[in-house]
Amino acid sequence: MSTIVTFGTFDLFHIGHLRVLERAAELGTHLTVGISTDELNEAKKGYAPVYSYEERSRIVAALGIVDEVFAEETLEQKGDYLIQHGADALVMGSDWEGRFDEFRSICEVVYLPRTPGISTSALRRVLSSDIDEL
Ligand code: C2G
Repeated sequence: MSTIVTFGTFDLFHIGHLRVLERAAELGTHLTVGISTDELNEAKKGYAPVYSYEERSRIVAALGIVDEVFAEETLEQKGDYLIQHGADALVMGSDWEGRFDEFRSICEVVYLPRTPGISTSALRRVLSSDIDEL
């Protein structure tokens, strides 16, 4: 078995989230997803997610391609999370390119191209205004 671990907030779950998880799943036989807690999201972005941790983690866990989810409570423990979950590879979207290279001592680190034209921030803007396009 080869275990892929990825991290994210996955708020307002969208096609970019699905595509990165689908591609991550194809790289191994077991996909584990660390999902930012509401507190971590507020601390790193300065605002609360639209969907709670409970909702975000249930949505991600319900995807047929995801085997396991866990709460990412702090950014500082990424290395520990990778070890605890037996990661053979850490996979992240290209907006994180180079940012997790330090974990190459623990596992393989792979950055996948981000899906263009969609983001949680753009969705938040659309939902909070009367514009009808991203
Ligand atoms: N993503 C993507 N294409 C998009 C939007 C997002 O490929 N159009 C990917 C991101 O690169 C990331 C994953 O989807 O790999 C989750 O994205 P976010 O929910 O925005 O995650 P983020 O808040 O960046 O949290 O410790 C790392 C953080 O937990 C990552």
